[in-house]
Amino acid sequence: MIKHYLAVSALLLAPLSVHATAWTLSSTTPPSGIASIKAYATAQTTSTSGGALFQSATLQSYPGLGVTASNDLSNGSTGSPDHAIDNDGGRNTTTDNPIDGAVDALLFQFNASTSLSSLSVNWVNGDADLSVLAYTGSLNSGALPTNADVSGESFANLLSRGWRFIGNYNMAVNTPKTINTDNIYSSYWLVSAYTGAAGSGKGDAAGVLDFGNDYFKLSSISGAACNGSTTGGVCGNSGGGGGVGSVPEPTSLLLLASGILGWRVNRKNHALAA
Ligand SMILES: [Ca+2]
Ligand SMILES: [Ca+2]
Ligand SMILES: [Ca+2]
Ligand SMILES: [Ca+2]
Repeated sequence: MIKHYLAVSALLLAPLSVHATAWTLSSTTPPSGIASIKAYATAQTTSTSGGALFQSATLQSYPGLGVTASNDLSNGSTGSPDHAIDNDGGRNTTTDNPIDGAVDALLFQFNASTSLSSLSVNWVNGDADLSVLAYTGSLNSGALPTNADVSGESFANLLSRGWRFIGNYNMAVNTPKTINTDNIYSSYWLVSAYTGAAGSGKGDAAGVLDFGNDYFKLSSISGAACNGSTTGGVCGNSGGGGGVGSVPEPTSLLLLASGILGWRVNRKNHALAA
């Protein structure tokens, strides 16, 4: 009898485990579960008031993903460290048009709506601050609307058209960083070199974040897919699909299971005594 109720408890608990998937980014070909990875960089600009527009750039694998951009090329080198994901307009320049000029970024499209939970970099030059956005607006048949599809848009445009600031993070080489404590779900994620134009007040403290000196290669990401449907970044139950948002707390189920078990053991003891 006890074995039976332990088995029932195990069954109750089994669907609760949310399986995070880790993706190793060792090639410009996306790993299984990721539909596409595209590279962009905002234009190099002398403006310091924001509004620099994203242009297509070239995805590179070393392995660990880097970005070569036209503003890298125009400064004469795709060599280290500008071959990385960076927010420096050119090699050996020291002043790089803050707030948002020459910011390299990767746009990830996942097969399923995903809550990214961790990022790792396997190469850092000096500093490695990054910014993360997720798209939580409406999709057009699964695709980003044209005016939110990164190319030709600024950070300000994206943020006003369904993209949401997730956080700014100060990375260390080969040290996974926990991100997205708000547990936002999306099929589209933008990971860029740090810029205050992405947002502020989420992630690491402002004191460890600064612009223009960040160079890194993104080597792995992990996250969990939504089992139900995602609306506005929230994973909900699709009606029996077991959406993550609808799953009871493990502790309450444990209490319930142990309560049933306790009741059965108690009954059995009474029965034996009688
Ligand atoms: Ca670069
Ligand atoms: Ca650069
Ligand atoms: Ca930093
Ligand atoms: Ca920095």
